[in-house]
Amino acid sequence: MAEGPASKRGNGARPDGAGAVEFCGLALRHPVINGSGTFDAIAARRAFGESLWREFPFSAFVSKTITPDPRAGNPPPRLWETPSGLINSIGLPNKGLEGFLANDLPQLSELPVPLIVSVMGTSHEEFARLVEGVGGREEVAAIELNVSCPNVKSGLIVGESPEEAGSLLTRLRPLTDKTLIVKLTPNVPDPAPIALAAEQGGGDAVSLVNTLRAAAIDPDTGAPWLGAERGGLSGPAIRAVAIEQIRSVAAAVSIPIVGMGGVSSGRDALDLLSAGAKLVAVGTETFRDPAAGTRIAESLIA
Ligand code: RRO
Repeated sequence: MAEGPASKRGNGARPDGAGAVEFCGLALRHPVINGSGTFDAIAARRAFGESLWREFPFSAFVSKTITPDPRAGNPPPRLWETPSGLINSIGLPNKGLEGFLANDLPQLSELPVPLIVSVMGTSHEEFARLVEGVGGREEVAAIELNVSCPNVKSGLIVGESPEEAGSLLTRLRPLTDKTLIVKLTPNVPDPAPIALAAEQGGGDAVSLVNTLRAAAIDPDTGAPWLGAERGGLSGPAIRAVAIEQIRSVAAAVSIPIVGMGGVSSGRDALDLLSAGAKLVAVGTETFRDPAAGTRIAESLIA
């Protein structure tokens, strides 16, 4: 597997169509997409100009998770580097559903690849509002349900409970014909029962893993470093966890899997595909190399 720098004008597509993949009815030019919240396409277009569109590094784009109402996010500091990893506690800053539809969607609809909108609510009603709001828009190819959040009524993290995940999907499925991708948390002993409940509730795909719960200590004070005290660990440090959890989920469900967790090379991506993923998402690595998606796709197809 050749792993050189991404070709100068490439977007990972091969003229002969090699590497193209079908995912829940979407024709994608290769199997590499971004992890939600790790690549700001609107800011990147401002920085890189129209060449970003020609050389877009992902075969589909997943937006940063939105909530029904605007959120400011967590107090700083929001990041901490670990050996081979990164802890974030960004805290979902976003413009809310209406702000997203009015400001971001018109720009994201110009993307050269299908748009997947990531949403998170704290109740069935909030999720329903989000799914109806974005599900009614033809610019949106699919919806990712980020379930790493508590249901305010039960107090349980939706993605940590098969019952919560199943009942949420049962509530949301009738609201839209769009593909529903359930983003699973790794903060459980085994995500397979949750993935199965999501499938049985009508989910079309699952994506995993979100970040692993983590914390860091300020060396000067001994107190928690992050403003929100805890965050989520990503990067190569969690790749082995992702591989194990993808294998477990792949043995339990028949819907396709988007695998992610510390992918920074074609070799890493191949490991997640071998574990059972149909697509691979790249996140933390794009902070270091914004063209990582193209590099990894080209190396996979070589
Ligand atoms: O915004 C965040 O802090 C965040 C989210 Br919504 C998520 O799903 N995963 C993560 O690591 N950070």
